Amino acid sequence: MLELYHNINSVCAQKVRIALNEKGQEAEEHLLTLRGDQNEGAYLKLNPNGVVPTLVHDGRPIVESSLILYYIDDVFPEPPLMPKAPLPRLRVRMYNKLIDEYLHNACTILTFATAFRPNFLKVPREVWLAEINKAPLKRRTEYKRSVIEHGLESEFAADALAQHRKLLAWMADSLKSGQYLAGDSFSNAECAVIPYILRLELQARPPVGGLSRDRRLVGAHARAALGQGGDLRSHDGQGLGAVQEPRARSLAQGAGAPTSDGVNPCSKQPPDHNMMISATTRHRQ
Ligand SMILES: N[C@@H](CCC(=O)N[C@@H](CS)C(=O)NCC(=O)O)C(=O)O
Repeated sequence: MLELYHNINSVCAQKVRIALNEKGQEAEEHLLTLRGDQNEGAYLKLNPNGVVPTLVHDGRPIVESSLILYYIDDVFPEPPLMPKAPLPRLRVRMYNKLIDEYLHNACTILTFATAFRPNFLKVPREVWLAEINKAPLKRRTEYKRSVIEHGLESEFAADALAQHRKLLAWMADSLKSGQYLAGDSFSNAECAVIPYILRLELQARPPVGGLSRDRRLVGAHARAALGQGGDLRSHDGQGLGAVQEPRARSLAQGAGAPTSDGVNPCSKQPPDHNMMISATTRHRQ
């Protein structure tokens, strides 16, 4: 039996929902509001980081969305979400590593700086500070504090945008030679990437330039898994799409252009490991 602890708008949980949908699997849903319930004792026993998603399979909790994707593919092999050949497999893992190490935090930073900030600012500083301080992961709390206080002027915002540009550059490169990000079929690379593209689009209407091929993937798979509204559906019926941030829009539109630092291990060429390390080190937060 599968159970999924998640939140409709959570990008990490959306990855898992897309993968389960591809596999034709259904999980019993446990919805969290992420307004404090993620840090309550009972949930922390399942996920000590106080984040979603958590997949519970036959009573065993599995955490970390990228690892959940690999797990789902191991347990439910059909249709495969990992390519067979080593280089495309590497590419799937590189996308997931980029997301785990950089892009997800960058997404949190932009989301809090734009969509969530206005609501936090409606309550006194000590109230929202106490709330975000409950989270076990203190580095994330620091990002959140900074962007709630400073919005897109935060010291973390520029790097968050750079991480998104990097993802888009990788995608543009991968998609030069085919329809999919890794290999010749839909894979865990798409499962991982699509929610971040949906989120970027929500923050940057009209959609980010140069993404037409990526948007086909979004259309075919994400809508099926996440419903017609993509991640617009939310507990309060408003969703992130209700929030427009003009500056985020123009910044993110610029994110369509490939970057010059684009050492891209997701290209068809095998990556140069040393170059990759220096490129990622430049982005380290
Ligand atoms: N590395 C984790 C990150 C999970 C994560 O940050 N989840 C967000 C939603 S996308 C969350 O639960 N946030 C609640 C909070 O920050 O308090 C994963 O990939 O599963």
